[in-house]
Amino acid sequence: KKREDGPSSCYLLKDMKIIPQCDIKLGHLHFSKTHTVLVDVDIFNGGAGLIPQDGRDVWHNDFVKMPYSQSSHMKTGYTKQNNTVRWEVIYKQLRSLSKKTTASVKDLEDAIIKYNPKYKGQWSFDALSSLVKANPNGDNYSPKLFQKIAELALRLPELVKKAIPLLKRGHTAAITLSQTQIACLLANAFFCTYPHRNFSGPKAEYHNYPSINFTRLFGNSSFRKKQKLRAIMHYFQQVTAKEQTGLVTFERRCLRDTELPNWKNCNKKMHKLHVASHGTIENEGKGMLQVDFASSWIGGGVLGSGLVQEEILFIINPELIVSRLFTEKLGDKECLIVTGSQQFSNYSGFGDTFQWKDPHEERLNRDQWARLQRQIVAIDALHFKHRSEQYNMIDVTRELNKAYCGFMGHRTHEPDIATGNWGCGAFNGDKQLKAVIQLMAAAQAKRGLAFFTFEDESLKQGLQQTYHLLVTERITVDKLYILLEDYCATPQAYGSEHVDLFELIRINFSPRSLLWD
Ligand code: AR6
Repeated sequence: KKREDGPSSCYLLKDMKIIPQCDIKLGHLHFSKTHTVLVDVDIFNGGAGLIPQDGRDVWHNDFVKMPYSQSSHMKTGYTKQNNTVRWEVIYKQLRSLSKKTTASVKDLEDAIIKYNPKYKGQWSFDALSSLVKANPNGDNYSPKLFQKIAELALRLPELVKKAIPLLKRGHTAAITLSQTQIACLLANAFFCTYPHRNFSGPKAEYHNYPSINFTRLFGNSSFRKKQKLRAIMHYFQQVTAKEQTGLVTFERRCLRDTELPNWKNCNKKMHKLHVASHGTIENEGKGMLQVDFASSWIGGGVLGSGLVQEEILFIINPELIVSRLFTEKLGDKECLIVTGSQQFSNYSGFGDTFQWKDPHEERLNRDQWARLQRQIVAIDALHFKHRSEQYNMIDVTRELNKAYCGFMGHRTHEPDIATGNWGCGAFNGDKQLKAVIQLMAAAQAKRGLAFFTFEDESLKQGLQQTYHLLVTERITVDKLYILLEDYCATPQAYGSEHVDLFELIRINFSPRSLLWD
């Protein structure tokens, strides 16, 4: 394989393996005990399209409680006899909204509050109002859009008939559903129809799940919210204008202790590495397994004010948001892999400077299961309040296991991985330490890394030199692990006396003759 010229042993971007080169043979689409498919697989395999799989509503702790369930009631009077099936209220409200010639944000608010009466006066819609005011007929909001989203939401009983299992902690399981089903589920999130999902706090039934109803996105107007709403409205504009034609799979992967590497005993050498200071995971890393710098609550602050890597990813690929409906908070040995989601928007900026730019033209091909060739893996790093907290082997091993869980492949032909400063922004990680951890996990998983340093030139150079040394000196993962043990045991690793890990690697692994140059 061709490597870059000069002192680095790094690879060029074009030498990284992407999904289309992997020639993955999926065979027929099939369901199993651990893989729920929400479309009819026989019809799909027969080439006759995406028809919802038959099924029945299940009001149970192991499944998503659906807004149309006959078991979902709301109080409309003082006695039990006066309880109404909640969907009847939702249906009436959304139907009448969908029939209006013009529907304002106030109409939307009134409808939503009718079936969420507890929140009258508490939920604010000012961010949505300000978007609509600023952009009455613009790119992101067309006059009939609310009506169209309401119509889409009302199709839920017809589009999603089979119960959706919750992807629970400790269980490896997957769900495949059509992009139209996702759009309909998200239209319901937009209209805040999901029962039992508005409470938070330790006693709430879904306290271990991220929020899904869009309430928080609509209030507390700010520049950030407005840009996020532009992307969301653009998504709904697209999916209500034209039916989407593919499937998306959400897989929760949970490793057993026996599947975790014994890091002290790993004799794997470094795998491929490409490092770049320019470019992003989603653009330059197209076709690779793209790392989502996640929160254990998948999607993080996407429905609130958060707007860093994960939230941006979810905002430009809104189908990812539906994972919040069924993915329990990730545990230490777990990740979520999403295959086939579509990018709808382009953006510029980051955090406070983030702006919706324009519609994204999707050019990716689809696999045998009609999924776009985009694969995203959500792995949540540890959040360190103080940077000094991270230099201990319990946390280092936790991060190694987490990265390995996300990076390991099922087959021999898997794409390489696009990543970068995982855990090193909002979560305060040490960039050098996290880069070494990811290199070790990728080596163990036998997959290449494309590492985007996000304009950090010195990290790029340091990582290239470190990698070069590790490759030329044939340093194995166990050797690095032992070095990290020493590193964490050194008092200088804490606080202001912080030792540069790349420098320590240089001192420890360079041939003696080179050290004194
Ligand atoms: N491509 C490559 N690198 C990037 C990109 C990109 N598109 N975007 C950012 N970076 P951060 P964390 C770099 O803070 O520390 C969210 O709220 C950039 O250098 O998003 O793991 C989640 O929901 C940035 O500083 O990740 C979690 O709650 C660095 O990656 C939490 O943040 C880290 O990005 C995760 O925080």
